[in-house]
Amino acid sequence: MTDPIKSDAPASGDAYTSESIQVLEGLEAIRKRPGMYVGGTGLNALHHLVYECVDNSIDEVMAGFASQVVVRIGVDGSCSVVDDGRGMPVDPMKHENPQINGRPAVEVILTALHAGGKFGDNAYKVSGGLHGVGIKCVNALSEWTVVEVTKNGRVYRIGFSRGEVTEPLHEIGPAPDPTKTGTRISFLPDPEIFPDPEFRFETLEHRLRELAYLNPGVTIRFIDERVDSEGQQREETFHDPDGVAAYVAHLTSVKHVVSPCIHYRSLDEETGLAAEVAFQYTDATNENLLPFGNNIFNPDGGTHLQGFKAALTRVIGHYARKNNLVKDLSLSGEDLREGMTAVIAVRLPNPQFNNQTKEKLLNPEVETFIAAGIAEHVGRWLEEHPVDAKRICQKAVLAAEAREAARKARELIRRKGEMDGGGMPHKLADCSSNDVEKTEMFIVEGDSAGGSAKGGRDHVTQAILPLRGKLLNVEKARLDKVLGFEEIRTLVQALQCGIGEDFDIAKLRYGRVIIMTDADVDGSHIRTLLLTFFFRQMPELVRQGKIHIAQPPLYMVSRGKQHQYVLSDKQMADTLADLALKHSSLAVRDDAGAVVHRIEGDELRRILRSLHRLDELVAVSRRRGLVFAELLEQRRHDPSGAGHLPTHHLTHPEGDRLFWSEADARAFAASRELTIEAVGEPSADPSRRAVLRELHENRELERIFETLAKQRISIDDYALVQEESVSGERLPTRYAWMVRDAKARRKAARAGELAESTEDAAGDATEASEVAVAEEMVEVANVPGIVRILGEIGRRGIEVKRFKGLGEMEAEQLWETTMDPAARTLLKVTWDAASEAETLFSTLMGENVERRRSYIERHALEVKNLDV
Ligand code: 0RA
Repeated sequence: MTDPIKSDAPASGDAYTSESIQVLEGLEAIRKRPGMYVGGTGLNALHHLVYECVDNSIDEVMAGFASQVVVRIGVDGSCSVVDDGRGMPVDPMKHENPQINGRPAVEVILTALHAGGKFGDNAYKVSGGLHGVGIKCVNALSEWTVVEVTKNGRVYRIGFSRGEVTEPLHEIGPAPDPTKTGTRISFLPDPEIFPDPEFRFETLEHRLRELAYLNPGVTIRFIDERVDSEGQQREETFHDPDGVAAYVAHLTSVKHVVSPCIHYRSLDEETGLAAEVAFQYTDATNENLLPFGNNIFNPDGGTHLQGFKAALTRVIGHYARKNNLVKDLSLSGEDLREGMTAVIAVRLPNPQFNNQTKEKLLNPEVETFIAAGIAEHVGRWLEEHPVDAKRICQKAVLAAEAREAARKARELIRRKGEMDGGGMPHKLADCSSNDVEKTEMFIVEGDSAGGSAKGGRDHVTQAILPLRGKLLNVEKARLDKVLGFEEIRTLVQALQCGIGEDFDIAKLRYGRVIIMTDADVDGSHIRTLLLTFFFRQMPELVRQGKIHIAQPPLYMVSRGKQHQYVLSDKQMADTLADLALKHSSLAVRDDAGAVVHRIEGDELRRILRSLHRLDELVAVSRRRGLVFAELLEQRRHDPSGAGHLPTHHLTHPEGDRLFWSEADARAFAASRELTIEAVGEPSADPSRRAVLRELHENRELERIFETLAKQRISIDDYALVQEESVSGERLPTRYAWMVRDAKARRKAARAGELAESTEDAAGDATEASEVAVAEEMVEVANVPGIVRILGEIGRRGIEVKRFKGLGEMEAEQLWETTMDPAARTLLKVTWDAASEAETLFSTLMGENVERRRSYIERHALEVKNLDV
């Protein structure tokens, strides 16, 4: 490890040579070409922003200055990463470049693209997760970024928007604990850059867990403050001193293990190489090897993986021969790794990767280092554990025998293909083009959907393979068994690329393989079976991005002769909201009925989103026994959020109520002429109190109220018109939903009526040009009312059809929506979280029924998206 003091003083200036500082480009470059810097604007890139911040904190941990990292997803979709390191440097920079000189170091780190020299003082640092530009990318691609540094007994803060300083560095006060230091980086990904800026819990969870295993000294807390449909927030803490051995245990926990975990750590002081390797055998038939170089997963392996495999084959093979555990057949490396789960993590100075995405590690010194470690540690382990060693060798022998059986089964397919002539299965409707780059094969569920697909396709480039019903679950099966199934043989034959040892991606007949199943439970099951098959038996197709998932629409929305297809329920809600927003505004009126404020456009969209979410939260709490009025009452009684929960519970003919004091309960009882004996003593129903406490601790509700407050909408006003209002009085609402209806406008124009002019519209040029604006006003009393009315406005004049399956669509419709390359959306199946996919498939397809059931229950809603 390098001396932390040396680079600890960026202000000294001698760390920077003129070469290390290139032109100071604005962060505009990153915004213009996010693809070059973060690899796009998709979910991958979005999550990379978080990893970038976490990597910085982990570097601080690795350097020995920090141990805790907290990652938090805010209800507003922001992310914050906090560590207890030294705190980013805040002193003014002394620098020959006048654009840098005098600026606080933290500002330079977050804004100067190619300047700043090396702040990191960790020899293993991989020059930032994002191609060396690191945290600046986060800043450039965020609507806002705030850095808070605690050091010298003070808290400093600097703010940015889209890479520009908006709040120069300043001290915000003394540190609550003057002995503490640390850094907090918070940011909100810019929706102008990321079309879908929503973090996925599972994606982040996977990487953070992985990082904690790879860095056993760190504790990572992950908090997601957004609530799911059950009103729950999620939180996880990752810390395991057993490092990668614990990682292997985690990965094999969903399988049957057939050996202990073999684990070693080694360090070469001279070269600075360090390795931690763990592996264990399970009764699965595949291998799951995860190589990492400096915390980065290398899906294409590299020298560490090569060293591991070669040495393992040698050392176990040698042991087997020496102890007469193999007879006449030879054990291949693959046989020896059947069912193996392994994590191979190396740290090295100056890592070399084959490309920007770091998919493969190239440093040659790593291969010999790992091989030597395996030879020494595994060699000794085998000698010390003869019973386990024997079992491992016997398992390899079985694998070799199965390999031989599979070879014969493949041979059979090949001969059958030759007999068929051309070698293509009868069921396949092939395309006429032979240009692999341009062709695609759709795997379609069932013969009726197959019919529509054949009718709608482009005959030149699109082939259709209808599969009948369920596919074999290949999770547990060896290749010889897999090939015993007709549907799978047909599939293998159609792809032309062979399977197992014969697999050759160069022979693949099509440029893309597209799974097209119904958007229902059966469809998703078949899709999962197919994906399991590809992951297990043709992983290279997945790795090379050949496998895709078609997205047939769920709905068709028609307005007159115009049709629009909608892919999901969420998109449906958005579509309806869009339609509604086009025609409406929210008007706030005073007691006399005059419009005093009008909310439209994006602002209205924000309000609506808040109201919608509020409505959902209300629905969730209602399911758990709480009425909206109680929620509002809670706010009224506990405005500062001190946690005063209700003390009394009253059951009366109109329903149950909670009260925050006995006096309130008595007053209510009196107003209803109820006898006081009905007041429940001593406290409220504990389950309702629990819901209240949860909602209270969930700051989302608070944020919703804040958003509404910005537009002078207070929820109390909605409460006053609640049917269940405590006072029983109904006060007039001061809000009205105003609908600008196109039809009403036309009618008004014909009738020569004058528009009902409003204060706002009068000053607005575009409004003024629309002379004959007739507004239909719909009074709305409460939140559900607004959400409902909006749905109605959105639905006006439109017809919604829900598709139950592909077979229900006409050939032309299927083409237009799902198959036409110009119009469709395809999801590419990626190898991103290979190890997670591994666990997932084992869970979903494996033998442990209990685990599978609990997984599906927990993830009932997410399961349909797990493969993308
Ligand atoms: C360089 C020097 C110093 C701290 C850091 C980097 C640092 C950076 C990050 C980014 C996230 N968390 C971090 N923690 C520390 C030390 C500067 C000093 O002691 O003045």
